[in-house]
Amino acid sequence: MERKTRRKIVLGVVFATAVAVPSAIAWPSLAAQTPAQTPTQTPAQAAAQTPTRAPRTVTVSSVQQLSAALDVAVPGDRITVAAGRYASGIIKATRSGTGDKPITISAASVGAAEIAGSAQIQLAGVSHVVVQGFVFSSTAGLDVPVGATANRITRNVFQGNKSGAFLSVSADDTEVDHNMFQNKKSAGVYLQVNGPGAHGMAQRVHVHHNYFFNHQFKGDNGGESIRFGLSGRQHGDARGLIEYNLFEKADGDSEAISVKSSNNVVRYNTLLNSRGTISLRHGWGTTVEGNFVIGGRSGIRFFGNNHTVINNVVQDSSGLPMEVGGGEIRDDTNSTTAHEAADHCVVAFNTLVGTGGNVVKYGSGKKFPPSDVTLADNIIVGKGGSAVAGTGGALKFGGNILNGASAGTMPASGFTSADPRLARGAGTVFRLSAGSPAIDAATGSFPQVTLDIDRVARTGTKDVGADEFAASGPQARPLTTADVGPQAP
Ligand SMILES: [Ca+2]
Ligand SMILES: [Ca+2]
Repeated sequence: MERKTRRKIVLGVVFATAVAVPSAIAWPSLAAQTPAQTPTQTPAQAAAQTPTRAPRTVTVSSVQQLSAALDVAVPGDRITVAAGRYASGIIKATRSGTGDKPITISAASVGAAEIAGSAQIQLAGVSHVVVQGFVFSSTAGLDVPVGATANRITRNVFQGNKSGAFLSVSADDTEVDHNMFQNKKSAGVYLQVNGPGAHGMAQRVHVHHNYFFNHQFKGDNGGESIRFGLSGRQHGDARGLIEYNLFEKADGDSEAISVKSSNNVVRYNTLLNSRGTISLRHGWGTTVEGNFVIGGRSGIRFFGNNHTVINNVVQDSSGLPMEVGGGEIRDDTNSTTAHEAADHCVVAFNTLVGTGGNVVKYGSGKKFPPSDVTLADNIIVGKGGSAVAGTGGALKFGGNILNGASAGTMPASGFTSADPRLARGAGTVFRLSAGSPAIDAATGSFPQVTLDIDRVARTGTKDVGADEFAASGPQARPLTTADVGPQAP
């Protein structure tokens, strides 16, 4: 760094300190009411001593300066971290922003400042703090612990080969957006979401517009892009929202998105050329809607009860587009690691185009087959093989359009054989073309399906499959790198 720049930054910090002192003096009544600061004071007590002043922007160029600026931060402050590599020390956020005025810790520009080596940013107990624009390559990764609320992790790059997760979130209302996670070869996920205690889940975590790229861990298990929960947290209601993320070469595990908690929504994501699937591995009541899974090894698989899988397109995968899981147990009330049979689930209005073998498989060869699962109004296209393999209890079929494969175990009442006249549109996605027998052919009402893959209203009698033909409005396409990550709008 040039000497001139450094002097300016040091002066800036001195000036800031000089401002802080008279501000405190200007509030004698507050000082009189508040005991002298002790090392044991709570964050709330510390916040009560925050000097009252207008928000400021301050530039820092060392861990010490950054920590000092955080210690006197007020809502609306923006602390800019100069370009450089910060390889040791603990940076502790100690003060909270507000919903309108977060405290922002930002790299000078996206990717300009790297948290490396053993350095770490700690967010214990704070809320409305934004961490923006860094490269994280340190052995610590980044952790948003229980008790921190409504913080935002945005436009960062997570990389390197640390063991374990790059980013761990256990805090309610955390927003994780526009980050890039890339090039991991070691075991450990890109993003882990946990929660309080042994069984809880962080509430309303929102994961969107991130780019999960090139996870190349070669082990059997433990290289997911997102693991949303854990076996022991499977009955924790998380109400998470995972949307508009792009996964490419998510090859570190057979699951790219592994949901292990309950009541989440996974929608509008794109998985390209990934070994990993969208997997509901544990938990109940999750909705998987409007995702593109293109290429790679397989599509969507689910275990557990009460899931809704609608409006998805799975195509060009070498393996199985849809797996309805059987389990070693029927209903897992003890939160074990066992697979749980899928019960009371709906798989409707998906477009599933296989490249060989089976298209939909029930049961996974496990002791307890799935039960009360509805497979309806899907387009199921195979290339040889069976449309449906395996069995279960009280399975329901209706309104599917089948082409290119034998029915397999699907009863004749569950489908019509016809060429759905699919044609590749933007992003190679299979869509209906004029004259398709899928148009206005759905037989089920499915009130949960009001939109199509393009997120526009379905019209008249619904069309079979994910695409409502010629519906008004722009067509959705698979996400590209221009739509996600730190540089996206
Ligand atoms: Ca079950
Ligand atoms: Ca229609």
